[in-house]
Amino acid sequence: MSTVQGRLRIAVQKSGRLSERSLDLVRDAGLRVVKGNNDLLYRVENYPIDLLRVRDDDIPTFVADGVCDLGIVGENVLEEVRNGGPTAEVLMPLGFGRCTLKIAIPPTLAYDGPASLDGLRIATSYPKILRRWLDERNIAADIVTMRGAVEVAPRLKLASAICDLVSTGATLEANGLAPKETVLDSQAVLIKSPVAPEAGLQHLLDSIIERMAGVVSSQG
Ligand code: PRT
Ligand code: ZN
Repeated sequence: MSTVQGRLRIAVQKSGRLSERSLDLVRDAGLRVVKGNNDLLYRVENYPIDLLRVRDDDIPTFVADGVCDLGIVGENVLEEVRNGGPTAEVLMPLGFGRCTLKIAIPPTLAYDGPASLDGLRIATSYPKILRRWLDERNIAADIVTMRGAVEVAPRLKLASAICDLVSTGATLEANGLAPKETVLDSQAVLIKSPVAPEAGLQHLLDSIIERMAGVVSSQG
């Protein structure tokens, strides 16, 4: 059962780069969001819908498991947490949260294409995505997983190269790193649970999705 007491649930990032735009989308789709008495849950006052506010990393699993009916998350996170189990369905790209997962290196490292990474250590917060990219190219590199501050790894000699999200490129530049390869282009997407909602809520779910699609397409 994907709902509690006959309400739909939408998973959104609680606080971070996607939070504001996610709330905007929900509001623009006609949902009047009010803060509940706890931080985890916002209520929608004009429909039986709650927003579950969580870390972005938890969103794909909550939606895949049917804990939430819909979710808004970056493709980078969706790809990284993908496992063998049931997965959320991507309904549409949302046009915000754009970034690129890139491999970057210090200028001292000789680089002549992906094969130059062979035998190196690469620091990243996206070990699964990076491993797949390396495997597809038959590159045997070691991956050092870091939760954050990946850009300092070369300076600390933790790794020779990094694989990190880039938007403006300012972080790479500030750390003297040059982007070399694009591993993944990403933006926020709307995802839907493979678990159907209660029969009485299917129509509402469909209409919310339709309205969100209308908002996104009107933004061109
Ligand atoms: O707490 P929680 O786990 O929910 O948040 P988080 O810290 O994991 O994620 P958050 O809020 O930083 O980012 C949420 C999502 O925004 C990411 O998963 C991406 O889909 C998207 N996004 C878009 C970005 C960026 N742009 C981005 N620039 N996420 C991170 N960055 C970081 C990057 O890691 C690097 O440190 O920004 C830095 C680079 O930015 P530039 O502008 O200097 O290139
Ligand atoms: Zn996160």
